[in-house]
Amino acid sequence: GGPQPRETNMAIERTLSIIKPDATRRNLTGAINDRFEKGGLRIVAQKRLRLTPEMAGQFYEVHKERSFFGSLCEFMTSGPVVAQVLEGENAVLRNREIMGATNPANAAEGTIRKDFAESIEANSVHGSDSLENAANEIAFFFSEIEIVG
Ligand code: IDP
Repeated sequence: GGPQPRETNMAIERTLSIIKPDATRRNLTGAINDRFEKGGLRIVAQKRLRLTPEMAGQFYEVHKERSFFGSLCEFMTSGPVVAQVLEGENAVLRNREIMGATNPANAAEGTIRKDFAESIEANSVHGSDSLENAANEIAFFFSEIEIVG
């Protein structure tokens, strides 16, 4: 009986984040990383790269039937992105909270998308939406030795 040690209830997760081209273009990488770190997440891997059309299409394959798919892939290849692995307690959900709603018009005060996003498409950040997708998306960009917790 008695209270469990605190560690028992902590789920340390990793999630995949992408700082999108609208944000790198406006030199917001540091400002966005500050939100993650102040929000309790640790950046345990990070690389700046330019997505090829093939990579963008593969990454957003789940949306390929959506009307915005072509435009989204064009946007995601329009400039550099910063792919990163964020680690922390409930990192998948925590990152979604820090990011805010997909459409900045619906994003809560103090979120990245409320403060930085230009539009529903150019919304500054991507974050995995489940632990299972996080594992796949992390593997899309990083090998194990590139992730240093
Ligand atoms: P999420 O990034 O908040 O998880 P998703 O619905 O998975 O949102 O959409 C993926 C990305 O596709 C969004 O972040 C945004 O860049 C883009 N997107 C979503 N809905 C629209 C839309 O209605 N028009 C244009 N782009 C969209």
